[in-house]
Amino acid sequence: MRTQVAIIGGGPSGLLLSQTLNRAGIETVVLERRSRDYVLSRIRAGILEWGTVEMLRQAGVGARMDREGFVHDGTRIASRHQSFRIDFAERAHRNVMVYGQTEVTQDLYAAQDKLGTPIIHCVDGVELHDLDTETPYVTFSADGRDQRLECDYIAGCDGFHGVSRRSIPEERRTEHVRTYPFGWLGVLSETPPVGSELIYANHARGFALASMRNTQLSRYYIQAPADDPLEKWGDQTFWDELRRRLPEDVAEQMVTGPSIEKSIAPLRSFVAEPMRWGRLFLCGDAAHIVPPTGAKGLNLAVSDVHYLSDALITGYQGIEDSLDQYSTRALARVWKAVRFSWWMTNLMHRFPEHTDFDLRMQETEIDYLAHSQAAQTVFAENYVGLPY
Ligand code: FAS
Ligand code: PHB
Repeated sequence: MRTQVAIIGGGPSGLLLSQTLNRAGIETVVLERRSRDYVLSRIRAGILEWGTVEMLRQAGVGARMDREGFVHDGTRIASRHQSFRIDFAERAHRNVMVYGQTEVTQDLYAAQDKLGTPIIHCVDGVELHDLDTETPYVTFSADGRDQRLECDYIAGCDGFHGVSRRSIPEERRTEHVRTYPFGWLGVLSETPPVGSELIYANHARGFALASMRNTQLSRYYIQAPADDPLEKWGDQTFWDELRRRLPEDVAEQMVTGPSIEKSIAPLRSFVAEPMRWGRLFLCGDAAHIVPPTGAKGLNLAVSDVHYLSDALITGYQGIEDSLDQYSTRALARVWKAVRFSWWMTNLMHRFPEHTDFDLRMQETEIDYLAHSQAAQTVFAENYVGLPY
């Protein structure tokens, strides 16, 4: 089997890269470890930066998002002393779209099926070979057969636990890590959202976030020990704790109901450099992870796709140095999103090592954000997404 670009991973970055390249006349094959149902069962991101919205529209997969998504012009920040709104439209002249990652992935699969792109699910034993030559190839097993895929380039879109990053020689890789001493307990419930926009709450008991997917589907998170057993968090225990952490006026009107999904995700900041090794290019979570506080994970995967698809398309047109520029260009934006996500996580969460001074610094930073147009402009331009 042969293709131009072999894509490892059928999540948002792999599928969007494949869709973008196919529309530019470049052939791809996507190799995905899991079944399609399994990939589509994942509940993850919910906020699309304006750059992501544009990329999806340009890739021809924006129609349902534009019909069913919700444009948000701002968000609410709450703390012990105050609650205030940051207006994205006024401060950054942009907005964000509320449209779940699951929906984005579904739209991408549908579009790829329409193009007839080969997407091979339930592959096993993926290995990448001869990356530092002009004839790289991938071996894997699928349908009970060992297979080989010859290609010009390999895109490692296989997430944090994938094989691609590990295929770069250890001595050529630098990994930067910050592990946070807590996780996020997330709940999805078929209940009307508690507000028309998101609410990020800094509370003495821990962080809380009220989000949504549509007018009848709410998404909530609370800071919790990353190793907590889910059994500890029955629905009523979760709702009671969430109520304690949200502002009173919000908690009073919150509609609760049975959780239809509940999970605890660890929080970490992680960046692997470089994002290229020979003919292998890392993209999305394969190269970096951010705490979800700043709603950046999925959106960073999309900006990587923007840079990588641009580099591959111009590379095939004979402009070689665009491929050489990929890692530097992508990492410049990745680090800015890592910074914002780290800053917002420190601003909104309780850390076990916090002293009284640290808590006063948090309160002061939130008070400054509440009253400074300049501070709100900085927040807004990062939250809606910095330019590509
Ligand atoms: P993905 O991990 O989505 O996709 C990688 C794909 O590669 C997977 O389908 C996997 O099965 C496949 N794969 C792995 N190894 C393979 C192999 N060896 N061979 C073939 N295929 C292989 N981001 C936000 O912005 N907001 C959030 O609220 C948020 N919540 C999250 C909650 C959780 C529990 C997790 C894990 C992540 C969350 N994220 C969030 C981040 C998330 O949305 C990612 O940024 C996004 O999925 C990145 O997309 P990909 O790079 O495609 O990686
Ligand atoms: C979500 O709706 O899943 C969501 C929204 C904002 C975040 C993180 C997650 O910062």
